[in-house]
Amino acid sequence: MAATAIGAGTLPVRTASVERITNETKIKCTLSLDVHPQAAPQTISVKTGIGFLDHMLHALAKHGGMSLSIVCDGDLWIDDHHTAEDCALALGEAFKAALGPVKGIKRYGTGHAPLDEALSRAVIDISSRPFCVADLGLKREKIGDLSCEMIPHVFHSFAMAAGVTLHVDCLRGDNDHHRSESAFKALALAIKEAVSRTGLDDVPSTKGVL
Ligand SMILES: [Mn+2]
Repeated sequence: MAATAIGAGTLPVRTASVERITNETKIKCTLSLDVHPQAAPQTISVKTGIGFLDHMLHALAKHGGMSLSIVCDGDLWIDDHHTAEDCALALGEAFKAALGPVKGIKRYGTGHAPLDEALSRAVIDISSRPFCVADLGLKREKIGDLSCEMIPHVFHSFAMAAGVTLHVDCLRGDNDHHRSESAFKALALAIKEAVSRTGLDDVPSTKGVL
């Protein structure tokens, strides 16, 4: 955790940086779970090389109340698969590292987000039980340069790396851009709730450990 203090100076900003380098992608990701207008202003910079993925991750950070910097140099001459998957894995690793031990947070979060005619619901449990069900009902082959099949895969990869249980459903909507964006915004709201501090120092589990 960084030394930056929030508000009255009692709580550290939960932040982490990860570098993830393979033969397919080179990624640097810095994520902060806390923002504050003076002590830790929200900053977001997403450059994955895939415009629509940038748009989705930007929305996730913005509405999740997080600061995010992610730069990816990926093998886009092959396709979008490695870049989209690995950015989600890096984001999940950064999320887990920034959060640290699961103590003193709500743990569960639910978000509903509309975007015009589209409406999505996301439910997260910061459980250390990685699992993901994402039912987005996308019909197009691609949105911009992001394959629609990669969008649930992004949620899945994030959940595996972050160690969270995640259910994301698009409940209705006609426009695939709207359906996808509402899903990311719903996840943002769910994350914001789940990582929020309770003011206690306990582990939110009957098992006493997460
Ligand atoms: Mn949009």
